Amino acid sequence: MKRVAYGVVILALLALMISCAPKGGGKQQLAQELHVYNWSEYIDPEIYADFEKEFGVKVIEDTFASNEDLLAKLQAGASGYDLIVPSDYMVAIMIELKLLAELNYDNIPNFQNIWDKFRDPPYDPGNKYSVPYQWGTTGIGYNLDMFEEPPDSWAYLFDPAYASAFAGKMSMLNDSRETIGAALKYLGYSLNSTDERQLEEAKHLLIQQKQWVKTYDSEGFEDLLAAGETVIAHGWSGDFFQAAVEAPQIWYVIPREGATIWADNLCIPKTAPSQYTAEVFINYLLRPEVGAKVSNYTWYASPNKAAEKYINAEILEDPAIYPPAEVMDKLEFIRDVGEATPVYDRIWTEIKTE
Ligand code: SPD
Repeated sequence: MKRVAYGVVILALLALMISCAPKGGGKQQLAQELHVYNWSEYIDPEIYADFEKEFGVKVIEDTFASNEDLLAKLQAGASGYDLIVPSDYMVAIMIELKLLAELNYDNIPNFQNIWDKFRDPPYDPGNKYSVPYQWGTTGIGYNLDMFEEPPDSWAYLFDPAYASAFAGKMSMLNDSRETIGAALKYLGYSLNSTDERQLEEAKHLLIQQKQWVKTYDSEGFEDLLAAGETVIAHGWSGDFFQAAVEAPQIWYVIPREGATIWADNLCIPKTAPSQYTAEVFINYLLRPEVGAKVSNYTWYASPNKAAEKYINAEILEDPAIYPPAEVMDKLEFIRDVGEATPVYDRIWTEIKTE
């Protein structure tokens, strides 16, 4: 009788242990490797090493240069990635295409560190599939030695009176939405325009500009500027500031006509081999000190409120990284343009092959 009672107690204890374990299992279920597909220069490599030290998981990173490249890779059947970093509008497209896994927030309690204003975004209501990682703007990087005044207008890249002076010394992003978007903004239109006439106008502007463009590049534009190969470049804020650490002649300005604001996100592809390990890593990235370490390396703004007290003051106080309200009002998120996407693709091909 006594034996039966012991058995019942042991079974009850086991049941209790199972019900208290984190959903998805404990540390023993972590994979040995985590495969991350990220933008280049977008995380301090020490973070991967620290995560491996603490959790015993080796992080292996591949990089992509545009949202469209990332989408094409997933659509071509790449199934080995556990974590990807699409921007806002691409999250919406990937949700629509059913490419993303729903996140299990039992494994991501540090989501509570995210600012309210970055939660529940229109591209992913309820953050079912995405956790915001970093945000920034797209504008103009330049060599301070070559300009008396900051080139604070898209005219410096598109108006022949200015742009022709930088022939062979200018670069544009190799990114259809960003680059067509910059031309649309210069023309006074929304960077999400679906009006075919406005898009044609933007196309002609970009074709005219091509004679002065040294290269369309999204991964080394800041290095070209630092090396003196270019004097002005279309690109992402943080990449210029990262380069400026070694090359202080580089600076960055948000054009006064307005520009792109964007938020990149941590997402798990539906085909991820190790969803639980990816969630543990996302939770790690959301720790205050780790969130700050990301921004202190990338020079991009953080959606992590708890991280703020560890972010370097020169980042937090720079209005080109955390723009004031009057600048924010002129910034626009890229949105999924739905049926107009093939029009953007066609125009981009025409520009590149002209
Ligand atoms: N080097 C990392 C750059 C990340 C830029 N992502 C933003 C894309 C917005 N369209």
